Amino acid sequence: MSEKKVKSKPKTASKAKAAKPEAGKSSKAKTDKASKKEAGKEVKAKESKAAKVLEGKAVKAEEKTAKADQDLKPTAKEKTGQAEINIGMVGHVDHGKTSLTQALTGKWTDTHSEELKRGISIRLGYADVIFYKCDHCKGTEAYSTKPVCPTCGKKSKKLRKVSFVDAPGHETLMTTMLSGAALMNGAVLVIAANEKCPQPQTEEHLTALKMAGIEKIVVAQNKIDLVEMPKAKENMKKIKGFLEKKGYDKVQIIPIAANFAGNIDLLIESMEKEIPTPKFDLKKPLIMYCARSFDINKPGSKLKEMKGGVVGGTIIQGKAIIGEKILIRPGIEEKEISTDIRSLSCSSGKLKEAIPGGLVAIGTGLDPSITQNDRLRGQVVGTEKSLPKATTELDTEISYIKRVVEKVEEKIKSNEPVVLTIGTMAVVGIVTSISGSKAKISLKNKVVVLPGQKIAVSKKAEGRWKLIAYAVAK
Ligand SMILES: Nc1nc2c(ncn2[C@@H]2O[C@H](COP(=O)(O)OP(=O)(O)O)[C@@H](O)[C@H]2O)c(=O)[nH]1
Ligand SMILES: [Mg+2]
Ligand SMILES: [Zn+2]
Repeated sequence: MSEKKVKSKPKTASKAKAAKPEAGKSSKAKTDKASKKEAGKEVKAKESKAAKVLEGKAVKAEEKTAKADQDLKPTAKEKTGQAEINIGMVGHVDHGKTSLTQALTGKWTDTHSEELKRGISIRLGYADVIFYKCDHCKGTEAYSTKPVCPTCGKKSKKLRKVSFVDAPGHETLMTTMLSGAALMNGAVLVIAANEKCPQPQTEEHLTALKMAGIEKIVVAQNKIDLVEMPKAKENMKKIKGFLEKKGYDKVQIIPIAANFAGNIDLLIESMEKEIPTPKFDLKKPLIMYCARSFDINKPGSKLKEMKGGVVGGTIIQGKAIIGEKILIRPGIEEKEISTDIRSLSCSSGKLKEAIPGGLVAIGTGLDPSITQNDRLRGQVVGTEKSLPKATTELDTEISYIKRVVEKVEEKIKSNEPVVLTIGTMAVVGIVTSISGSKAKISLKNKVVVLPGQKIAVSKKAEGRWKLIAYAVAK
């Protein structure tokens, strides 16, 4: 990762905006020429839209919104509340997942010092945004992330709050992406238009989505500013072919330029139509996958003022209610953790009850040293009713992914190390016996496996952990 690349990355929204007019100028000629040779109807609408955005119209709209924003702030009700859905940002490294997350939410999720230094995402990133639709405008232009319509300046209607889970695309971080997939209800697969499709993690991430049962996806064909229109079209055809081969045949492909916020309204419209909010079962007992955990006390806090440890994650079923008892399994040092819920919050503030959708934080009565530095990441929060006992021995039924089915050498063998991703937990194990599709796996640490839960199985190949199968424990 060169220094130049790190520098070119827009770290703030204002920097990204400053780059817009320039891009408009340089790509205008290209886009004009190409848009004349137009074919398919749907593609035509999208591409002429792309051309318009790059001509700089969107920049003007943005300026108008900035002014109007000051007059008409979102109401308190619109600002608070949990996200309704988690949408994953997945795809090959450098294709623009973090840039697109920023274009949509205004937040740059790579904040860890190592991420800034290397210019790649290492951890899962989270950023929330509210989608709006204007009743006075027709079509795509009605969609935005602004409470004031960027097109007409009138007040827009809130559609829903969305939480984006920005996954790392680097091949060595596949297990992190897999644990992120456990939190996603739908996804945007980001594919760069200026590279051949599919790139290795374009394919591997889509396989991971398929395996996790994530059917509702939209493809963002990014960096459209870097290619001429015929090349963009050819690339789109390749993407279509790839998606069909993977069993995703009715997926919308939206050409965008994340760096210049080009076609973001079209992408929002597509997410609204193609990725509906799932129905969660709030009556079931609580289950939350823990994605992070921390100590919120400042160093040197007085003992009396110390707040208990905090666990953050996504609720999969049920509700979290202040005052209720919770269990955290597998726990630490072979012991499950028992505590109670002292506070609840999400990105926009305190909650009385927390339900599925977005990232929520549970303040507990635990000693903060137990939760500091993501110590409880991968654990499952729930109750005696919802959580099976933790175990290190799994009896599983293995299903290989398509690519592996015909390749004996890629299948797992007895005594071979594997990494299992179970919810947000990644754990190393050894295959103790295998016969056909039945495998016994002995794990280094205890895990909680929910009934019927799909476990991602990765195996070491070419110096990294490659996704090869999923398993279901018996
Ligand atoms: N020209 C152009 N560059 C982009 C666009 N989107 C992202 N990039 C650049 O591509 C590089 C990788 O982006 P990043 O968001 O970190 O990719 P990620 O690894 O998928 O998260 C950065 O240098 C971005 O500035 C785009 O629409 N057009
Ligand atoms: Mg990234
Ligand atoms: Zn409007």
